[in-house]
Amino acid sequence: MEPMRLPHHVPRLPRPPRLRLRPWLRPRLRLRGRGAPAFWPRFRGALHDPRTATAIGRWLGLAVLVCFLTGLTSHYVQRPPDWLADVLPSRPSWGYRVTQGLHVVSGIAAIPLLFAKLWTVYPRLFMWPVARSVRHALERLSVAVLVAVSLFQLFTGLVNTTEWYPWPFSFVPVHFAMAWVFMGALLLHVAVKLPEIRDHWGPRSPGSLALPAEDVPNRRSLLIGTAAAVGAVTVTTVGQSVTPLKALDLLAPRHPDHGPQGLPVTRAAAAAGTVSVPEATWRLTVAGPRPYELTLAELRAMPQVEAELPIACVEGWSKNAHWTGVRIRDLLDRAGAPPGSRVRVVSLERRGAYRVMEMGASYAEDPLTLLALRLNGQVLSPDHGYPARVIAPNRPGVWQTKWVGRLEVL
Ligand SMILES: Nc1nc2c(c(=O)[nH]1)N[C@H]1C(S)=C(S)[C@@H](COP(=O)(O)O)O[C@H]1N2
Ligand SMILES: [Mo]
Repeated sequence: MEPMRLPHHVPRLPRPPRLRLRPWLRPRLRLRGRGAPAFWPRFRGALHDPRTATAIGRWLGLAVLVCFLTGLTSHYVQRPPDWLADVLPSRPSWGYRVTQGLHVVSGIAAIPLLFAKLWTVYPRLFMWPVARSVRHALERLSVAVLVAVSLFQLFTGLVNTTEWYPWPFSFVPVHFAMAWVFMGALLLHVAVKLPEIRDHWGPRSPGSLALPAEDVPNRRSLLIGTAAAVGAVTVTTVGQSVTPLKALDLLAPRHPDHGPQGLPVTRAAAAAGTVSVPEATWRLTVAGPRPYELTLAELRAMPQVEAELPIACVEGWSKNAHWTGVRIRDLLDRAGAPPGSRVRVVSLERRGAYRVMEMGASYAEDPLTLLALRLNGQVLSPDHGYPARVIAPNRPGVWQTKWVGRLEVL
């Protein structure tokens, strides 16, 4: 603008202070510094700004935090260290159902959120110069790790819910280890970006002033679209564990009603080689200070207890069922187990990661922990563990051992 010519007699007004914006508050990010080659991409589109990244990052952060904490819970409930094994609570009976349901729900919700976030920030991949300093290079490297691990965790987790394992490593230890790498990279990322996050967090934070007005409705549309995508994937999968919504369960690998005796099956009797267990020769062997054996008829003659307990599969489906059977506690007492004993349960299945299970004292002593013989009013079907299977409150599905042949007091 042309400087205004002021008449001599008018005193010069003091200049208003210039608003100095921090670099990330400038409305359009300059990612392409001087000296970039002509072929280097340039971005003029809106919504690749820190404010949009912060808005989506908030939701993504919440989803991955829930996913991380429920994942840790699941891991330590499945493989507790020795000091934890006897004190893990066996109540509430639906506890694991809720935490594992949340793990899968938050993981699935994080997928559209992660893609929206990556779309918002991808122009930064083409920043020029590629690195301004060693510090900047390390910062970019940490983002590369974060993006790679996020994609890895969400992909392996999603594929695991379908029981498809297209990789040469074992899922559980790798998914668990990568969760820590992810958390480390995420904390570093949040620490580095903290000033930007602060400037763009609230509706009246400084970042909102720097926003070109025409971007506001665009951003709103992007956020609504992302929310709709999250809602759609959630509503079409959550019915696998939230049974009132089961009618909407269109994309989940399991439907709560599909399976023998009204309950899904993860590992079928055919896969375990236990399709026909002969009643005449089957025995329950109980090893302990006073070992003994029981026939199925003897087991059926013992006091029967009924319980309403869920199977909560780690793969994400869960459902309540009505179980009838003998208290594990009664079976252990009869073997002369001292109070506070753990129990090892061995399945008739010849091979399989879940053939042998150990249960801490809190579960073994819970009056709802049963060696179940009946499910929903019928003798257990082969797929549900005929002739006898474990059902315990607040336990992951993988440890609800089917086709039980032997109990050992530890
Ligand atoms: N012996 C044995 N028991 C097992 C399994 C197994 O592979 N082997 N799978 C478990 C898993 S992963 C789940 S989710 C539950 C499912 O029980 P259901 O098939 O009766 O619904 O059984 C568990 N019991
Ligand atoms: Mo499972």
